[in-house]
Amino acid sequence: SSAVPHLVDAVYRQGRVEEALQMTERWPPERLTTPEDVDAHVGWRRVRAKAVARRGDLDASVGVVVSSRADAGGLQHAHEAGIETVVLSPRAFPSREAYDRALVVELERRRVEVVCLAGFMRLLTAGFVDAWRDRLINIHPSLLPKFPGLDTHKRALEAGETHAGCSVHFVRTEMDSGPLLVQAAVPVLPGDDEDRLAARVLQAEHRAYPLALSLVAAGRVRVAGEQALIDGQPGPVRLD
Ligand code: NHR
Repeated sequence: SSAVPHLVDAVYRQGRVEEALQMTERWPPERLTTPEDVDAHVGWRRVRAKAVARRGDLDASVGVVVSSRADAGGLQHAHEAGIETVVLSPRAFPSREAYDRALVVELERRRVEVVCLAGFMRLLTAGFVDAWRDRLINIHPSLLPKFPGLDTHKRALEAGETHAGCSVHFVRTEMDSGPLLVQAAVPVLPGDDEDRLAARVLQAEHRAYPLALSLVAAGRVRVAGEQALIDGQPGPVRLD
């Protein structure tokens, strides 16, 4: 299977971008079992990232994945994809400000332009949030401004909502606030419990986050009066 990325790369190099993307969609195998598989996976990811970027879906690459916990699953995924990882343990720093300063150093050292929070569970200081104003995005599993904070699905169910969903937004100091970029709604169905609803919302998250990042990376988003303007139109973009 490790020949596959080379084959895809050859096709890509001939300028057959769509064909290369279709090939990568049929690969890799579901489970990576050998070191060769992992290498191949990394190669495949690189080709795919290049092809997608060239087609114009997302003009960005991942510079670094940072976690506050060494056991975060995302670190393993990043490593397998050939992406640099950094673990910053809160215990190693005397204050939140010091922690966030170290975070800024790690990001700037790699010329990072946009920061995407995904399950990052530490509140960021005003210093950090202001330094990354309109370049720091987060996804929250509710249709904000409804149900900010924890237990969003539980509260949506208790409120008898007919729809749930997720919101991608620029981060402000106050939790789960900030200009909305993209919202994706899903129905609440009979018999839903927290887990079933969360699984459905997660599907929506996988559509909303890449779209929001691609809009920001393409320079299509401005903020005016704390509202996001996407191609000049008031946000958020709605996916349903
Ligand atoms: N930082 C700021 N300033 N503003 C936001 O809106 C932020 C933020 C940092 C992270 C993500 C958000 C989430 O994904 C996020 C939004 C953690 C907390 C929190 O209270 C709140 C929101 C989010 C993440 N963290 C506690 C803290 O003291 C610790 C909670 C815990 O460890 O379980 O940092 O949900």
